[in-house]
Amino acid sequence: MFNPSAEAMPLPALRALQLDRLQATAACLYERVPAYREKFAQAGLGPSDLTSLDDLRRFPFTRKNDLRDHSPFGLCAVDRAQLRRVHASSGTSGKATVVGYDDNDLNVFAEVVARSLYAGGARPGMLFHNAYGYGLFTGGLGAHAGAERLGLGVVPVSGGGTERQVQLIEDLEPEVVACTPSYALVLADALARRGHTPGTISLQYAVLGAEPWSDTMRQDVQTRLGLRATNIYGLSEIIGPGVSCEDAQEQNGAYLWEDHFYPEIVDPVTGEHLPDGEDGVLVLTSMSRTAMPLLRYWTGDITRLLPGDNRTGRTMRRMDRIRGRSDDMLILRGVNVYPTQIEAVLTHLTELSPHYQLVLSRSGSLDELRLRVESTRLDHALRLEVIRLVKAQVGVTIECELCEAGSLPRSQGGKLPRVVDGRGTR
Ligand code: ADP
Ligand code: K
Repeated sequence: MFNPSAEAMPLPALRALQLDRLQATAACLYERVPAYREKFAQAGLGPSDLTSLDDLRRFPFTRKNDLRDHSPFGLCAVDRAQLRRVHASSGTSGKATVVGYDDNDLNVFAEVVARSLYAGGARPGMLFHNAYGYGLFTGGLGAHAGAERLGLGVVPVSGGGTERQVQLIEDLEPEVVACTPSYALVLADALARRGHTPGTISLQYAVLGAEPWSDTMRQDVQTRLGLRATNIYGLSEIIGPGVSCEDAQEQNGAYLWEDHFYPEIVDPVTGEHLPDGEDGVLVLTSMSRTAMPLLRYWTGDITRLLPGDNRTGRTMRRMDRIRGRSDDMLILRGVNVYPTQIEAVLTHLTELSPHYQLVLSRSGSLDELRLRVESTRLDHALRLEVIRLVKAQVGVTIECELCEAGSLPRSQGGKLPRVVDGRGTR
């Protein structure tokens, strides 16, 4: 562990710390952020109503719209002059929102990323190929500062320029890489084209996140690059990547750094609290942020908190993979489908590559979904087999188009949109 006294804190101490920090956050928001004071007043609540962790459920959610309504700095709890950095969300679902960090927040950010990279296998002294985009996106600078905190040597490559990335990996022989999972596949393709096999690639650990991916895609990345890949999760509103990360040996759920971020799972429709183990929307409260703490932020991400013991000695809870965003969920003839469920089917057929795209269209009043996937065989029998497998494993009927290798869009280093919505156009 990077910070055993935090990561393995005895549970009673952790719960007491959480309550303390939640109370301080609620008091701070009430005193310093008029929009929160108003929200609390509307719910008939004040900071003193938070007397136990369960009381948090009585408080109102914060949503993406609250950030938009008070953009850029209306939700800040400190003077604008205290800000040391500004980031923005990538704008995957709508206009990007701005978030501010003060000195303390940057310190927390580096700490949780250092823990995450350590969990992902990185150790002081290793070289770190950071292919997350540098800039307004939290990934690049966030991973950079956390890696320095851990004691890694950072190669700040940023996204894109794949040939140059491959050259750098060959020349510098980094042990650790961080990027989006879709970009890890692009790197794997490019390394293979240059004649590399898993054994000739220096990388030992990949810490991948910022977009949904499946366990089957993990297998693929691992075998092709010859490394262990872990899932890191986060969002700009709460801090950036490093809200949670898996352990490279265990690979079973991402440890949520619960001394800084308080997790809840709620029903996507009613907002009611759900017990650990059940799927719902992840709601997070940042408990130690000072520039822009958020209470009960509705992430829109669907996952569950994993019940049961872990094998690493950490006391903090783990979260499962993100099944998708509630706004990514497709409803086809009444069946809920996440892109990652279809992605998971692709790996059952060796002819198919993991490069795919989903195109939504409308026929009459019904939504139809077409899977476009690259394949080494372009025949009718394989197409029917894909349709049959998706029906059997996901429960929906789709159309399928097999495409030539290399014909579908690739990640340029950032997030790759998997679903193309063609319903508005003809
Ligand atoms: P945007 O919401 O505009 O994409 P961010 O860059 O802050 O802005 O992205 C945060 C979102 O990215 C999360 O809410 C989640 O939907 C997605 N995400 C981040 N990490 C992961 C991950 N490991 N698995 C699945 N989704 C992830
Ligand atoms: K390797």
